[in-house]
Amino acid sequence: MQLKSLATAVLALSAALVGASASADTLKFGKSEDAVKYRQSSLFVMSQHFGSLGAMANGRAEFNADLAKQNGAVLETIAALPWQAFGAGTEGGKTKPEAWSQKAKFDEHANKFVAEAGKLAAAAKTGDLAQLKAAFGPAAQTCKACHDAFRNR
Ligand code: ASC
Repeated sequence: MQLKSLATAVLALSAALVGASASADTLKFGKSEDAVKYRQSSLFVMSQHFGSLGAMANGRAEFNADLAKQNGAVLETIAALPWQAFGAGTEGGKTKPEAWSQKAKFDEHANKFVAEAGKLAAAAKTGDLAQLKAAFGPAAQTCKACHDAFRNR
């Protein structure tokens, strides 16, 4: 009985971790341009949901707990997606070559962002503006750090 609930808990935890991993790898891209389009599109959609949370966190928009919760959930889901579209042979777009030549560092940035996006989504779920505010800055910092290192201006 206890062992069974432990096993269930472990399974649920692994599922949660897989869901939050930056290596969600559900696609093979036929063409390099498709990978570029995919990562730009998913990053764009993500930025819109992230921006909505930022507007509430920074007081540019009225806080709406329901909206924050929904945007957090979408953000967390999409946060796992772009990274699979930076595979070998897909160099280009706005990304510096260092994303491929320093792949371990790139992956570390992506993983940090995914972790912070998860924390931001969790904060949004609480319905507490103070928690949203506290989680937003560190998440935005992980966007910026990766852009500074790996995105062309
Ligand atoms: C956004 C967005 C980014 C990040 C970055 C955070 O909303 O589109 O690229 O936040 O500005 O520093």
